[in-house]
Amino acid sequence: MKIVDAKVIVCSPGRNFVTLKLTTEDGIHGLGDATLNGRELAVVAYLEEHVIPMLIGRDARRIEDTWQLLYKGAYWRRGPVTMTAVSAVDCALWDIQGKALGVPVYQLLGGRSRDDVMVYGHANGADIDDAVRAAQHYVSLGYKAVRVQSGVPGLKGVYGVGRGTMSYEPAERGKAPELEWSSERYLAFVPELFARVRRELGPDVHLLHDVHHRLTPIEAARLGKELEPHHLFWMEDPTPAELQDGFRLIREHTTTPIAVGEVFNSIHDCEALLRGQLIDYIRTSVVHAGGLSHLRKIAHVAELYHVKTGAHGATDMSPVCLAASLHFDLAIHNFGIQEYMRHSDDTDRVFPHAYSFNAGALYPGDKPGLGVDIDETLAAHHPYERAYLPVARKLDGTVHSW
Ligand code: GCO
Ligand code: MG
Repeated sequence: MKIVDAKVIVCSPGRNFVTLKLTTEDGIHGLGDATLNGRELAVVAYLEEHVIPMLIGRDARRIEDTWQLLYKGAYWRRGPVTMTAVSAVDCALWDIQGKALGVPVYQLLGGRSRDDVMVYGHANGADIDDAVRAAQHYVSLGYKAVRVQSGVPGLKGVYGVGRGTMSYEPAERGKAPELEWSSERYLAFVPELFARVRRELGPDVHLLHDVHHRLTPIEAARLGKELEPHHLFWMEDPTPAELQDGFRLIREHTTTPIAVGEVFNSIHDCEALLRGQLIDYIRTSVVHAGGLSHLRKIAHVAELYHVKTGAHGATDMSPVCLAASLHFDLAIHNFGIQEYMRHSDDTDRVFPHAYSFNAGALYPGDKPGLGVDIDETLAAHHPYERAYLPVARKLDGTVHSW
């Protein structure tokens, strides 16, 4: 089953997406998401200039061998651009394999371990009242888990504050927006936010919060400790994870569960976190951490240390990535939760898909392969537009993590 065609499709139905489409000699095609938010075209060039020429003529059934060839064969290992490209190829090959055998990908991954995939939605408010209302809205839609973010008094715009709709989209066309940051103001505010949200939503709803890499380990330890009475499902990205050892400090001070990993590219980024039992949820994604083949390895290592998965699922993961995540989530034993930020209607039209939402959970559908396609004619109506994620500055002007 030789690969005879490979192309990269770049489109922007509301936001930018990069998609790899591989076609075999039997006419089967497979898709892989290759979107790296704000740095999209670097992956396009990597695929077109360096990867695609190696794929033509290869046997599409040799998924692991192709992964190793692209990873070890490049000599220059890891990194977001390389790993996003490898992920796209890997994902497309699993899609092809499923279609060739006439089964949904979750069957190839070991079959269903559960009935469906619990997801969390994003409640974003300008202030506490707004955030509470947004969270209540998600609960009324059947969500069992809600991530809550709010504007912080005294700061002009912070990460996670929506723009009045259910689909929150931080990347901006043209120029990177600048936001303000103060750890002092944030730390003084968030415990109050969750005291209110827990009181209004009751004990059963899972509550999540994303710190978005903005605190030092000891600041995050203080936050985790102060949030303990409100029983969070997780506190995400409490501190930048380049320093894996920093998580030990957080762990020593709080029992609030910790999630991390959306910017990780391989098992080497989380190996010490897993082995040291410093985290509770690993958030690596299909698109940025080496595809289904590598994500499986991360999940299996995590399982040894009682760490569950909580895959990244923001809108910059395309429906192709979301579909792949759902097959993975349904199959692996140590699934925790799946992030779900609904895509815009334009995006859903460009990527028709078999997954569906019901009662706080998603189901990938039973179509052969991943169950997602791309309408190339429609995609061509939404050309790429350069866009940047925001940057944050402290009140004295110093650049800070957004
Ligand atoms: C999350 C995230 C994202 C990221 C985004 C960057 O959903 O948990 O932190 O919203 O900010 O994916 O491209
Ligand atoms: Mg996050």
